[in-house]
Amino acid sequence: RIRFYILITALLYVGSTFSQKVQVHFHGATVLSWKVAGKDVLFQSREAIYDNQAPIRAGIPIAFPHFGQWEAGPTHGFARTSRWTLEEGPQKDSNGNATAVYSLVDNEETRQLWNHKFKLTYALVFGDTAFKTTLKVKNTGESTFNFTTLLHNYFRVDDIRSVTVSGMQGLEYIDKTRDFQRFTESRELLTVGEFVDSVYGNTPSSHIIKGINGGRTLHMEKENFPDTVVWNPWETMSPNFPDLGNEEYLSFVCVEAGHVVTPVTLMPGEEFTAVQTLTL
Ligand code: TA6
Repeated sequence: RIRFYILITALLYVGSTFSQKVQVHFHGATVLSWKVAGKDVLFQSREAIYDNQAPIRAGIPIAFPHFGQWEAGPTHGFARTSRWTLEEGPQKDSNGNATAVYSLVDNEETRQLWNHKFKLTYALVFGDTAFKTTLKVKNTGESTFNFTTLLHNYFRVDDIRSVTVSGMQGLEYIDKTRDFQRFTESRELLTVGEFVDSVYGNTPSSHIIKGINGGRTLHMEKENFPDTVVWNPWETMSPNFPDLGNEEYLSFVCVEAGHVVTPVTLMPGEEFTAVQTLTL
């Protein structure tokens, strides 16, 4: 199968002092890379697969219409393994930001798995050191449907063992490493020193992630993504992922903004909008 790999690379000089490089793959509208001051904020596995079939183990895969194991179809749904359309851009807006809009509408394949009509719109805005993503889900059919959705962010870190994530203290979470049991988080700052797979419900609108590539701190702001998932396979689970290189678990943390604990219900014609803003 011919490896068909179209890369939209917008090399942008935004302002006088910052240049950043963005790469988005049409497969899943997967943002592969977001470089600020020459260093990537996102993680791309050395062993990621680019065959336009498998999900790409990099950047920001989009989970829709189902986060997690799905009896009707692929884990995390079909959005990240569908070919999206570039509707607008890449171009610069009036503020000098780089923008692009991708979309995905239902097709025979998706309706085989999930018999609903929808349009996903994914708008990207890249500023000097900020990256805003707006995900819209519109019910374009005649039947009400439920879905869960999530931005499965892979952040590149200097060393997972020195990463901290704020904002979870006092929250209940589902620990998928302990038979999906529910616990209450006691720590003010999360650290990762083992296999972690935690689904925190009703998280605050912002998290601070320290230890990002180049000794940097990332601020995550969320609107209408009420939940946050934190995942790292650690050494123990990494062998389960052939598209992860040796010891690469040390170089990323997944802090994922989602609406996953309770599904979203959309009546015909209704639209869901959620926003994630990442700022260094
Ligand atoms: O978001 C965490 C998670 O649901 C983990 O359970 C793990 O499965 C991870 O996603 C990666 O899933 P993937 O299907 O991309 O290999």
